[in-house]
Amino acid sequence: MNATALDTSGCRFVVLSGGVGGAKLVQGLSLCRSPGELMVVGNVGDDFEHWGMHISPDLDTLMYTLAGVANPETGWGRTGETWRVLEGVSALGGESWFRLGDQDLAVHIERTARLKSGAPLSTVTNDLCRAMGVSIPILPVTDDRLRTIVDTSDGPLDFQTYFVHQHCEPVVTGLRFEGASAAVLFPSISTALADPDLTAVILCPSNPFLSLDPILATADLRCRLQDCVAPVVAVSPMVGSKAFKGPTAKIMQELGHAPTTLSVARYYADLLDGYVIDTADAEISDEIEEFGLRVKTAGTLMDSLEQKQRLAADVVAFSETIGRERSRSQMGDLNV
Ligand code: FO1
Repeated sequence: MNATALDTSGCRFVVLSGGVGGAKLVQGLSLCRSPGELMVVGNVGDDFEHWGMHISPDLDTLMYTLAGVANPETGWGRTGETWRVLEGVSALGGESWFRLGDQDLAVHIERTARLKSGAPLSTVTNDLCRAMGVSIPILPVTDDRLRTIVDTSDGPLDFQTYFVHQHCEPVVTGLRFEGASAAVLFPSISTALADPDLTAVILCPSNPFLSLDPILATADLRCRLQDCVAPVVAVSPMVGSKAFKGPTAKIMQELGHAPTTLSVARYYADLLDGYVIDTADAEISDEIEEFGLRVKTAGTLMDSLEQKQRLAADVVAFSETIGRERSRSQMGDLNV
């Protein structure tokens, strides 16, 4: 995508998102900030080739959620879906473990055709979003190949085979993000992170290991976040030790982390300025502050639109407070 195709110059919030939980907070942010203020950076480590097509699940979950057509039960795929093609493929003995609906297929067919014609994933994603009426910029963290490989006791698995085909049952011994170090960070992201007018970077309540780490592993993104003048704020993906969605707790234990909000805060402490936890976890605020983080308690369950919008507003207000305090202390230094 050339810069003119998508003007991200007014970006005030860079939002890192993967999976269903991330898309919920992005939806909340879309209800309390203008599209031009947001830049959503989507995980592409879940991408894979299936039925001869390039599938980008986390980009599609963001697009469908913001277009208001996401399946509300699953969070992925489209609402009101039909499954005639899947039934047909299955009847022919083809693979049907990864459920592709008829309307969802249109996106995979168009994306695959555009990629084959040489268009970068960012341009294709931008065009698909425009066609679906989504005006908030959704950017793949990179246009290069990035794949999450799940090392398990049964050997390495690509992400979707582990997550969907094997139902997250194999014991995880490690995660690798193939292509991450060679990949080029999408340029608009680097530009936004270096912008002195950036208000904040927000890490959505996505699975830290499966959905955010592939993004953070890309190129020099981690360093750019650590050098970023704007505060970096994350939202806990779980309350206490109960992950909202997916296998977060199981994977954390298998990777040697206690499956708790405190453990996720410790895991991200070197990157963050602030951490938003659920009000039910208020009693661990002090422990998290000992990692050098500011802590905000809020309602982090996001079932209704109102809950999504309220959490998003709380996260934005929290990040603006940290930003103001930081600039005041810097002014203080100058006035010495
Ligand atoms: N997740 C499943 O658990 N089962 C599926 O059959 C499935 C199909 C699917 C089709 C399109 C798509 O965009 C996402 C889909 N997902 C499915 C979710 C996918 O595995 C995502 O990667 C997860 O949501 C984690 O990000």
